[in-house]
Amino acid sequence: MKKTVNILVTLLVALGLFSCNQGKSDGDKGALSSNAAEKVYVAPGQHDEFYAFLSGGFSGQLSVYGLPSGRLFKVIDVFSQDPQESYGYSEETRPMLNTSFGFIPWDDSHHPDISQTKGVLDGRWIFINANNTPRIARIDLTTFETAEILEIPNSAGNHSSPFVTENTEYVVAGTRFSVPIPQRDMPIKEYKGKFKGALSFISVDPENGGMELAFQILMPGFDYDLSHPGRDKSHGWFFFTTYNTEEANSLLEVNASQNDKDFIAAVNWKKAEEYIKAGKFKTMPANYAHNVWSDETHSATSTMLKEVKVLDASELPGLVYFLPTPKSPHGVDVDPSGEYIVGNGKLSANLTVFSFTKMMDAIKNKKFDGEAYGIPILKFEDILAGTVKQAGLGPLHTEFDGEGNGYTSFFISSEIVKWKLGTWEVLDRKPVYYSPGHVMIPGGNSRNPYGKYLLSLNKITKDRFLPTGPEVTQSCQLFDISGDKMELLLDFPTIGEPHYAAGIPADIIAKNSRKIWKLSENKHKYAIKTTQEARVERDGNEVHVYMSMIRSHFTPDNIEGVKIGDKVYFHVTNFEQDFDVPHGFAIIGGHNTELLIMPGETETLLWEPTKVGVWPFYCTDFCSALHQEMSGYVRVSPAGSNTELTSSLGE
Ligand code: RUQ
Ligand code: CUA
Repeated sequence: MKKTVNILVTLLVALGLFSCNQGKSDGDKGALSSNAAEKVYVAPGQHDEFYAFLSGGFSGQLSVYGLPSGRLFKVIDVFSQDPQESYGYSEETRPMLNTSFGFIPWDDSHHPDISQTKGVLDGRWIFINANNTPRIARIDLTTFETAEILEIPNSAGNHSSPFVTENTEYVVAGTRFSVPIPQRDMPIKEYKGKFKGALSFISVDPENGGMELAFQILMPGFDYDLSHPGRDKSHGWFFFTTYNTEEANSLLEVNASQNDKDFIAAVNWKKAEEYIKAGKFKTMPANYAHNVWSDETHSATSTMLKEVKVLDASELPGLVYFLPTPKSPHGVDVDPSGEYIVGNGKLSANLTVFSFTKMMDAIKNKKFDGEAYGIPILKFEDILAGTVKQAGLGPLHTEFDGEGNGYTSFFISSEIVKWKLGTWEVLDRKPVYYSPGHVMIPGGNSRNPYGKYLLSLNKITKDRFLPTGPEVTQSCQLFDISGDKMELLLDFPTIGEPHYAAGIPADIIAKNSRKIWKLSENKHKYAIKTTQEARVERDGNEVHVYMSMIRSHFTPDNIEGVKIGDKVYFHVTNFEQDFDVPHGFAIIGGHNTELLIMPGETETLLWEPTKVGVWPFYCTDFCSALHQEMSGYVRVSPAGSNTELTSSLGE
């Protein structure tokens, strides 16, 4: 069979019917010449081996794929409104998007990271950052829903976030843009020396995942780009890349590329904890939102918090050290042993690898090469472990396979390069299509990577898929990395721009996945448990409809006595107690969305009728053979009319 296919391809090429696109090497033969197709084929009814969570970038969400198939399972709503799930539209979910700037229905989400215990993925939660209006979200991996969002004060452009420490003690948020702290009206030209950067450490409750802004470290006014935690021997440290150590405030593409080396900031967070304990912090007034979802009330609450503990890095010895790193480093990655810290200088051809042991020696012997704003700078030569030479152009991010190899994305030369830890030799390189940002190996930033697959998250797609006008899909490429050489298996399109991803063996998560909500445990303020409780109530111009739904009717399904000027709240409870039987609710002229309500859950839709008449509502989810019958009417009378408020079913 394979032979026939090969002959066919040769024939087609000869006839000029099979066009080869620019620069393709192994990739184009892929599925035809090897067994790549078999390797990604997941037969109908079978499950994938890994979950992959891909950030949505400018979509603000997080999408869930299966690997190796590349099939999309779900888009988890995080920072953006979503009409499909009524997230950010329903009365219950709107508080999740509250901030100190008010209700913000969008953000730019970059880096998902899965919770860890003892340096190994535990699959309890996944965290993701909002880059624009600084926030961190925690998603519960039993429900695949956003459970909590914490705003980060004193921050602007929360990019180096929210990577987790080995026991999920902390997730971090480093400001990409330095700003006046506290914010004030001042000339932009006075940036240098006056703007500051905050690195935030958010503690995570080991029982319930609850996030709290434990402390912030006040840093010089550089740009803080990415970060990763130390692990194993370097546990207790966190590494942040910086650029614009020039502290330029305009034309950064030139002015922030003057210094030959910027820094990786090595932060000793155990030391920070000591300083906090010893009371060496300042309490700063702040104003930031903490939004928490409750699985009991099926509702979110938003609380504004008013202060934050701040440690000043230039005043507290031993808290932060600078590692000089060539050429505007972007990613910083730590190998599974915790010994090697890889700096990816985005304007460089080489990869700089530091040794944690050497770093600790240099600190112990106080071998410094000056300081910046009171923060000691270590000597480059003293802490260098090695250099991966001429590996490619524009290295951005590195992950590890747990077999002693690193895999780095090269943005400019559009390739993934495999190299050996310790000898620093390049072992393999494969082109990708095109311009990769992050790479992801499931667990590739933990003590225990699952080095079977690698995803290349590409920034540019061009000709890889059928064209869809000026805007084409973003894309991902899956490699098999289980052999000596990487093998391209699959291209698949993605939602939004996937900056980074997190992968995990499916069996860690799948078994804990929730199926329904127990109706008996529903503590929503407007929930009803029996159809006898279904009713309508008026409170001034507010009308509250206590409604239930079960295959295939609403109770009540006829409502009269609503008037123009009323605010009608439909509180709808799904009485089903079976897996995968949601119902929907939508009403004509609604200004927000439908509701999609899971078994045992209550959700609320606000409807403000603008026209007199009799208006239908219906179920939006095809739930049974009588789904089309699942509907009802609301009679709307003129303002001031005296039609009595009533509701009924079957009358
Ligand atoms: S980024 S392509 Cu993580 Cu937003 Cu590096
Ligand atoms: Cu319920 Cu369709």
